[in-house]
Amino acid sequence: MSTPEPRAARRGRARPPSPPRTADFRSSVHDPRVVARVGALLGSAVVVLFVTGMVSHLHQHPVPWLGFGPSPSWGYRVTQGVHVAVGIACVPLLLAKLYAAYPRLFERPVLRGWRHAVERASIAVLVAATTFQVVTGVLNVFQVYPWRFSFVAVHYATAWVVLGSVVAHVGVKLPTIVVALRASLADAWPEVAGSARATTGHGAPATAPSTGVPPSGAPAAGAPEGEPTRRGFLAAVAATTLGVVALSVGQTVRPLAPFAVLAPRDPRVGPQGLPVNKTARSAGVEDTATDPAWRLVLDGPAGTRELSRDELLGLGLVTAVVPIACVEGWSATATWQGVRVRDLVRLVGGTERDDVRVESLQEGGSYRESFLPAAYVAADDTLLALRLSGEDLDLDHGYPARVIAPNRPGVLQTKWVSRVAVLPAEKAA
Ligand code: HEM
Ligand SMILES: Nc1nc2c(c(=O)[nH]1)N[C@H]1C(S)=C(S)[C@@H](COP(=O)(O)O)O[C@H]1N2
Ligand SMILES: [Mo]
Repeated sequence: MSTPEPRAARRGRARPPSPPRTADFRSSVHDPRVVARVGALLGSAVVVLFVTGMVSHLHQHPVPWLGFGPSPSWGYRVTQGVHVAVGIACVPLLLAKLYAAYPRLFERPVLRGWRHAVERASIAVLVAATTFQVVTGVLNVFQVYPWRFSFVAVHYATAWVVLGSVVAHVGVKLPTIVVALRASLADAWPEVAGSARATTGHGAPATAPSTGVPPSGAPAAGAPEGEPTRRGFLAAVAATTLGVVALSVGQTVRPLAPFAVLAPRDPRVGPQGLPVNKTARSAGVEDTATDPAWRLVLDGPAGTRELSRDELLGLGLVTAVVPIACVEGWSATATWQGVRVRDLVRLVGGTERDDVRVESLQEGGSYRESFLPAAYVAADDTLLALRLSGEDLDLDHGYPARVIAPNRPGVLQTKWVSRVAVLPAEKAA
């Protein structure tokens, strides 16, 4: 940067400075090839996020024709681990994409007709929705909730907006994307080749349609002196992206746990070697969960039964090695011992073809009860767990009893269970 001339400064005070022109942005990074390459990564990330997010949604809102079953036990651990890792990777990718493309904001004329107006409006939606989704998603993972709305409901709705606006954006820009991805990073962009002055991108030759980004005025060989090259910028973006992922996936990939400095949870830390999201104290169940008068209430077609913890232990314990896979991206495998839910259901006249509802001693909160579809009830590893890692369950892990089932979001692994109810079978047509 050169020192500003005093006269220019004085003039600047007299008259508000005029906004920049696209051609004022001379960095070689503001280039369609950079935008397209970062965009391809970000677009792929959005598709992966949409698919894995829908998996999470369907786990929590099962539809009869598209449900998940208990197998493989690590399924949700993988899909949600990928969702959160790719979500975190979006932070550097989104910043890089916005940085590379933002000079286009200053394009003149501001509007060139209704088509152009619609295109710009769609980009406003794309940028707003994606930025909102990434910022709130990451804050949620880091357990910061500076908002009053339901994160899950808003995140779900915005997911459709993000996907729709990405599809529209890629559709509109496809000709440019194809050319930009094929073009070598080292050369000058075809539009500026042979022209000393940067153009705003219209009237481009057929091989290089309007780009969405002003071509830089950079010389053919790369960046102006002291400026990052396109290659250098892309390498830095890739390294940052891999870096933030490597420093956070340890929350679910055990060998990387020592490096998980960016993760809010260390999957090795917690009572009985397992993290706790909601403590007994914060759930308000310390007294009811430790009360010797606690009984598990079983409701079924044959009536109601109440069982003490000793009676449950007397039913004979089964061992299952099943992960807790929190929706927020941490997960950890543990060894649980308890009674099979299908055996409990049979005690009150149900079968493994019945759906079940599980209720907690916790009086409020979204996770005080969960729905256990029949496919899970039938599974060998779906337990009302009484013990963890060879000890009685810690109070914070759900003492006196909690549900543990394979391939399920953590939010559905209800702790401090008070009641297991067999749901009336759906009437056959
Ligand atoms: C940018 C594109 C994204 C899309 C399309 C997307 C999509 C979704 C969808 C559809 C769900 C399921 C919501 C439901 O159960 O109703 C979900 C859940 C979730 N997403 Fe995303 N997501 C995106 C970005 C992110 C980011 C950047 C993060 C943060 C790293 C994130 C973190 C989460 C979390 C923690 C959940 C679980 C919420 C819960 O069940 O409590 N998402 N996502
Ligand atoms: N009753 C009740 N059960 C609950 C919750 C809760 O808030 N209330 N939190 C759930 C969430 S979000 C997770 S990830 C798991 C965590 O289990 P853990 O604390 O034993 O690791 O418990 C689930 N069970
Ligand atoms: Mo969770």
